[in-house]
Amino acid sequence: MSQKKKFYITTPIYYPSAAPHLGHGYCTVMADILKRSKALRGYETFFLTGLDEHGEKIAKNAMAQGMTPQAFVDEEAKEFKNLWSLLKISNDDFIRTTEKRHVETVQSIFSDFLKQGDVYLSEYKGWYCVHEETYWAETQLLDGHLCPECHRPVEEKKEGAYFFRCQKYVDFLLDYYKEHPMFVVPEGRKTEMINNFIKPGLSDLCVTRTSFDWGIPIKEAPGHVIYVWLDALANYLSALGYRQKDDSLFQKFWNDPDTEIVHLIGADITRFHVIYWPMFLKALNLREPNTIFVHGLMMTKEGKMSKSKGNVIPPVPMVERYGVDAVRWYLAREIVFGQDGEFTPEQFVERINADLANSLGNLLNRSLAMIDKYFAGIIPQFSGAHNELDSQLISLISSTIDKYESLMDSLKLSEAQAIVMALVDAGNKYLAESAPWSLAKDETKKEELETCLSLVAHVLFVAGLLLSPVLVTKAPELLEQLGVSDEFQKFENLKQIGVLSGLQIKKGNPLFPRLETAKEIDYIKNIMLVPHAKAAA
Ligand code: ME8
Repeated sequence: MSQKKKFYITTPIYYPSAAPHLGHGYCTVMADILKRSKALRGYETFFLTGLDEHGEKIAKNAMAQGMTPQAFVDEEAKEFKNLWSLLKISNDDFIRTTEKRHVETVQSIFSDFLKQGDVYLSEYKGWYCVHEETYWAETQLLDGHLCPECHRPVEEKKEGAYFFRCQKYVDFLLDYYKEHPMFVVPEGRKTEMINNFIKPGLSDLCVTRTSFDWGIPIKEAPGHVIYVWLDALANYLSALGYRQKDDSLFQKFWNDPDTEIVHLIGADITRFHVIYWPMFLKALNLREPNTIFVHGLMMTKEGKMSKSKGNVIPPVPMVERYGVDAVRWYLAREIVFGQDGEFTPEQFVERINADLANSLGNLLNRSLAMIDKYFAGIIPQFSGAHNELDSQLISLISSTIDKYESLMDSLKLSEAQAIVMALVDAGNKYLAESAPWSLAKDETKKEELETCLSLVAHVLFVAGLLLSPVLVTKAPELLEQLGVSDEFQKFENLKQIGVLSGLQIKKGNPLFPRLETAKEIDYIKNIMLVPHAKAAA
């Protein structure tokens, strides 16, 4: 039996310090699309997301609400899980860093680092605000001496802390970058890290704290808790059972050099993933992921969408009004994967209308109506190309499938959707130019008519299947209307033009009703107003 190819994809584990917004949704939806696309093409997949539940900030937010940190994160975890279910996220696990399995893995990793001499005890020095109980970096201070949060004077303070010996791994890291050009994508992010952090001289990383206790305690040093980033990054291993009794997932999805491992992250956390994480893995004598993909940030015209800025797009009302497919389509198609993207209500409505209601919806409705009318709802025979238009469309179908695969595999996610939509557009153009309504009037053109409608049915089949990782509810409906049963929905069938002949279509309601532009723009502008942001902050 041939072994299936394996794919492990992760999102960052988010801080449950407040309700999730569309920025968190963005990363998780992209990971979901990549997973589903690999699964469609026969890979065995594992998709992980979760929550980063420790740290001072969480403890403070909990206190402000009169809750214990654990009760607070338990509540927030429900919000994240609800959003993932609404967005039809198909994650295989949801790791929370307060879980026993994670805590034990992290403690065991720390113990080994200590034994190996990768961490050592020293002193952490910084600018401390007694009122906020927080250390600030010099660059964060207001006027060079005030706490950026409460504006009180800060004082220089020291505490005993353990440090990870970064210098030991710098040469390894630079060599690794050189030998693995796909390790950090887009490449510019790696250059930034080298120029801004590595070249100026990388300091050792503080990995424990004694100034707060909401973290994983260290067995060897009571009073110390592990600083959030070592704790957080280890989630990618602990969720797979690393250093646990049953580590079969770890063996399969991490320890096998043939497994393709991709971490999706936002630009804000590049340094931790691109510099420290590879060092931790090297210190553990484990393989590196294949790719750390740094996606862009979702912005609004006020700048980066963030809880603190209050310019968040609340995902729930968007999904409730437009459906999960429209929201997922917008995110996947409109925002170029790897670049920042600005959300505007105008572009949202335009994108949905142009692609889904007009291009895809029209091709489906017109094709099914004609198959119904001329062939009593049975997809006709394909008897090969009869003219140049047929030949062009046939070769476009085949090249679209190949390009889709290579674009998705090189994480060019938005381009992959664009080329499928270009095939749909070509299908509409082909219908207009082939004029099946004229062919139907001429008995001698029966074969041409059959080929024409069988080809557009095939375009819909290809589009339905290739878009199914994004359009998770509407693509299956499209395929159902086309009469393509579940067992038939196989990637291998896509190149076999004519394979649908004889299927009975099942015309249904239009899949994507056209949005009334002015009305919907107003609606979205309203939900973008501050009250939601306040609720989330
Ligand atoms: O940094 N646009 O958690 P976090 C796009 N716990 N993506 C956005 C976004 C926006 N406006 N805002 C947030 C943490 N994100 C750590 C991670 S991982 C071991 C630990 C996404 O809740 C983006 O992927 O601040 C970003 O990197 C992540 O949320 C940060 O989430």
